[in-house]
Amino acid sequence: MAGHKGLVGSAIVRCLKNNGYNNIIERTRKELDLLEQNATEYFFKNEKPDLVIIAAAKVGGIFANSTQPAEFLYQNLMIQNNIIYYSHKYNVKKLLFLGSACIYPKLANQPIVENELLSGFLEPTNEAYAIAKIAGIKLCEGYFNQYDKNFLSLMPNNLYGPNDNFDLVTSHVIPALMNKFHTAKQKSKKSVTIWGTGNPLREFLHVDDLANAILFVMEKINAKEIYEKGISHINVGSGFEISIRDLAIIIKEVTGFNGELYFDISKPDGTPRKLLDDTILKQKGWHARISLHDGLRDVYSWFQKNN
Ligand code: GFB
Repeated sequence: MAGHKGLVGSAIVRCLKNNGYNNIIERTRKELDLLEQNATEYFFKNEKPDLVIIAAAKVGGIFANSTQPAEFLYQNLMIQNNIIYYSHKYNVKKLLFLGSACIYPKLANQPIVENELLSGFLEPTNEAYAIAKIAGIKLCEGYFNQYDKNFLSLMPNNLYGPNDNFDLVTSHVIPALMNKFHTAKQKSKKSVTIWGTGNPLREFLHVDDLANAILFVMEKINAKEIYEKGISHINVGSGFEISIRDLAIIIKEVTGFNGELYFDISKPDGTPRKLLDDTILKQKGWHARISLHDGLRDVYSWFQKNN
């Protein structure tokens, strides 16, 4: 379990422990710097894990991605290359690599099927992160084709949940707006600024749903049946998209803020839509369960207790 303290990693640990998996090896970034090749090899040589889930990554919202392309490309390539290579060298039985829906072209056909990958230009604001994640997908596929390794990739959409990053500059839209509305209510402010036009559509997935999808794939799906379909990964979506404007209105209600919404169109909208086609997992019997309304209320009560 690489990245067990973060938004995704902490949800996976919760889910695994709730399902009887207690032999989870966890390391903080201080204990194991996955950017360091020697430290990563030392870990694999001594721990010899059976299963690896890569939830460690350099992540962030549209502003962080568009202002730190070198960091997003370098750090994500280093982390995933180290983990995937040493998982191969030390014969890890199964590896799940987590990417993101931003791997798809900006104007991909919607809903986006897995074969849309590399069919067009990427969204500029997150091209670096997308290229790193595409490289990770291809590395897993390469180890399957060349060495028959059970390494496969999952592509979730925009995630939210407890233990998220709520920083107003580097975070994703849900934690950012939750923090903005909460603070505006506390300080009796008259308005909250939303980046962009509010028109883009996004599909959100609660991290507990993602963690259940990861457990489902871990227990029921192997690399061979995915690559045999001629695809290199599996989409994980909630099947429900919403405009940023409508999302802001829901978060305004959840936080109890009564002021105005101001849209700052000097900020980027990013990709107009990225609704995933989740047929593959649905056909196998998995679907998301947490509604956006329930999920947002769940995160806001966590936020109030922890910030
Ligand atoms: O969540 P977000 O930062 O990432 O932005 P992306 C989603 C939409 O919300 C964009 C708008 O249109 C933003 O302009 N937005 C409105 C805001 N107000 C805010 C705000 O206060 N903060 C933020 N952050 N957004 C990311 C990729 O794209 O999607 C990542 O950059 C990753 O690499 C992630 O793939 C899943 O959905 O645009």
